[in-house]
Amino acid sequence: NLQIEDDRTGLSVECLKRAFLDNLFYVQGKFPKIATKNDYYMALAYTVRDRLLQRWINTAVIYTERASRTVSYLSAEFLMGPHLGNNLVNLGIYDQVKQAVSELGLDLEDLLEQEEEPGLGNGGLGRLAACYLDSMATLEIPSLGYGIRYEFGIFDQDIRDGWQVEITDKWLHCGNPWEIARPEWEVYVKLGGHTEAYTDEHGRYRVRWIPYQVVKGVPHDTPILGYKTNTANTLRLWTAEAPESFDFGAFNSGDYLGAVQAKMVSENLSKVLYPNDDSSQGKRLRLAQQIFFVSCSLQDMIRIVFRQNVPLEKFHEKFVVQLNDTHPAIAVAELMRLLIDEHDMGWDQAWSITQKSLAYTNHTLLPEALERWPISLFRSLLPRHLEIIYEINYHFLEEVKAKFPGDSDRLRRMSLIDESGEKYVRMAHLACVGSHSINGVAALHTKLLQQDVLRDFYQMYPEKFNNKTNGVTPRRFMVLSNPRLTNLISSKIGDSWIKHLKDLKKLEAFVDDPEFCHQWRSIKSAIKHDLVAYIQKQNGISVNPDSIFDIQAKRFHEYKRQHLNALHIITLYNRIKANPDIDITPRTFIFGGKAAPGYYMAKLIIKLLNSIADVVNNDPDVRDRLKVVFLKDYSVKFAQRVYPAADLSEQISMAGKEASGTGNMKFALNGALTIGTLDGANVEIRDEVGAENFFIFGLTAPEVYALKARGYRPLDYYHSNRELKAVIDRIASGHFSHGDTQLFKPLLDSLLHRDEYLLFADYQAYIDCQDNVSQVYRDRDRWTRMSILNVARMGKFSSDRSIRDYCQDIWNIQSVPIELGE
Ligand code: 26Y
Repeated sequence: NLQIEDDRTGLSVECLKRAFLDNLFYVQGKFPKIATKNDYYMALAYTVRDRLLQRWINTAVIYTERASRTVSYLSAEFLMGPHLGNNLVNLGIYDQVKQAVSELGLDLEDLLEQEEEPGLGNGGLGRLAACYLDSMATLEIPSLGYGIRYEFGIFDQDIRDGWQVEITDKWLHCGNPWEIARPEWEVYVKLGGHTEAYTDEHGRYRVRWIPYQVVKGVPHDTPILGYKTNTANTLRLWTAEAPESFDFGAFNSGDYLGAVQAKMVSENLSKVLYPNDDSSQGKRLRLAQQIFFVSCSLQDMIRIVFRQNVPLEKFHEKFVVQLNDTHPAIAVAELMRLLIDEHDMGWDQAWSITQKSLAYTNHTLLPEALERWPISLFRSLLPRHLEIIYEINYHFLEEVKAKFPGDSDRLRRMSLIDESGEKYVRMAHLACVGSHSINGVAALHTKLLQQDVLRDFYQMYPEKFNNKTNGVTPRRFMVLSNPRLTNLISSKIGDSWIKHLKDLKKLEAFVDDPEFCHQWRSIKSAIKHDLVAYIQKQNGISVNPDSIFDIQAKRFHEYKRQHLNALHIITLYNRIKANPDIDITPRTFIFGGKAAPGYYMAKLIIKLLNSIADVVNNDPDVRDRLKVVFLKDYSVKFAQRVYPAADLSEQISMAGKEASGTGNMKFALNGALTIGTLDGANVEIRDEVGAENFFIFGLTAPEVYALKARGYRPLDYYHSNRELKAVIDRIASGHFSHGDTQLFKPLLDSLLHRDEYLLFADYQAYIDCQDNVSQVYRDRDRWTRMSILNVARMGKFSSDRSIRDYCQDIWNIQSVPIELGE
């Protein structure tokens, strides 16, 4: 039996090989001759999982014994990306495993490619949650991520005739080796129906909720291993099922099909991730998803509180619950309901516990993304929660009146209920009132929340507001995705930077070392060659590896202004057409990103980029000096390939709209220079790396407001700027649409007559800045120096730093180191 034990925990190459073959045989039921690539991937995944389990169980034992204070990170999205590579890095066995599989005639890179990533998020917010789980485990902070185990994650994107086409993402179709279902911890969630008042045996006024429907939540746990620690925390995702007793009843009454129907309706709750991250339309199913995962998670926390013999009155000492945007904000009412209705607590004590437990992170400045639910919908799905929200609102508005007497306008603005037309519940207001902390995700964003979006709440509760600038994990976004640069850096300054990113500062000592600069440049070049091969294979486009790799990879949104980038491409194209011998620094424009399926303008911008690509890439006058590449189906897996290959990172949102951005950090960490506006975290990145190492352009947030207040007239720019006019006219002429002058008309009309995101106002500044980029790139030594200094000064943007700040300022929590038993 010693042998078996060793095969499941040992880290030597020999042991890993034995374990791998063992899992291939006993778990996949295959032998090498007939094994598929996927069988090999699964065998390796189980081999790695075995090594995680020891740490996972140890961690659970210690947290349970000590009843450790724990962070609950509630998020409707976790964009984890592939697990295998990350676990190899964090276990510190990447090289051993690479050797072990190669001795069996396999290539590790090939097996890593096999993994179907769990795309359980749209973009920034979901990926931030994943980076935070990595950092919490690395910093040995007891934590649980709670979310939904969507059967279909974010759709796969195909491009047909230049248009985005959505395909369902079947990430579970080969099974998921990283999760363990825990049916023994199932919980029940009520929906719909009505409430009844009654008097309990102590003569107290109580409310009973008679639901229309009950849904069962089953937790599926995934271990989250820290980097070179023994801590393995848990990501707990809920699937919705029909409770057996429920269909049983219907079955007995003879309504078998009705029972199956109810089962299907229940299972719908965790069926699909909503693919929009821009506008919140009051969809019943989405609200049902929110209450579903929030209620499951809070009930699970209460179960843990009881199991660890913590009195419920000390819920807030055991757990701090971070709300990732307003998607879980119903937690305010649900925790109140659980404490009062289900656990007999009085209002005041329940309210005090709720406020002390909850903390709210805001991620948006777009008014249309703020969640509001029509009262009628809310009442029909959550009748009891609506009553509780009315009562919270009553107490809250009394408080406002006391602080700002006679200010009825303020009461109307701040109410949890929007009564300006059709009535709505305002989820951000609910989150602000029910939490002890409200944070933005970059300094500028937090400032704008205080001055604008949440201004009334800032005046009411200034002490609740704080900033937590986002960060990214250097484990996935450097060590795993960029091993060449990682090795070069570690060969010079050691590898302490992987856990203490500020140590990258030591690289500054080498900026004048020609040998080091040469190595730096050849690594970037080698990575670019790899991407060239990938693009050749994927898109059939041949790309010049010496050109500037100018990359914009992110969700498609008008505020992110991918179309401003397009205007620049056409400007260069026009210059070439006007003067074919013009001396232009060669560029490859690379785009990646998905558009929400219902966001027409974003999809039209994707079509425009693909149309420009068709013309520019095939125009003999261009002579390969410009290439445009749209890489389809952008994902975490794909992002890891893209960041390391970039020379130039496009972060060109209209100032005041991008809350933070995190792609900006991933690019810069991998040695790309940024062209960007003073928006989100760009401001702080520039402060860190130095203005001389950053290409800044465009209006600032205050200038944007001022211009809009003055009355912005895009047509004036069109008429007075010759190059801009030529660009717009080129599109309008049908040059990129086979003579079709109507195709892009909606986009052009929107620019010429509204231009909500001020592309025309920023156009000239952007072009001038890009011209400067082209100049600087020609001085290769200068560019390399700037690239090194960017990396050396990115220390602040580790998600470890963000998490340390959350721990200190909001969570009041310390690390709990885990010893590995025998
Ligand atoms: C309500 C629903 C439509 C909705 C669903 C998803 C609304 C918003 C979202 C996602 C928002 C999001 O990803 N926001 C991004 O969060 C990042 C992490 O903080 C920021 O870096 C980024 O600027 C912000 O756009």
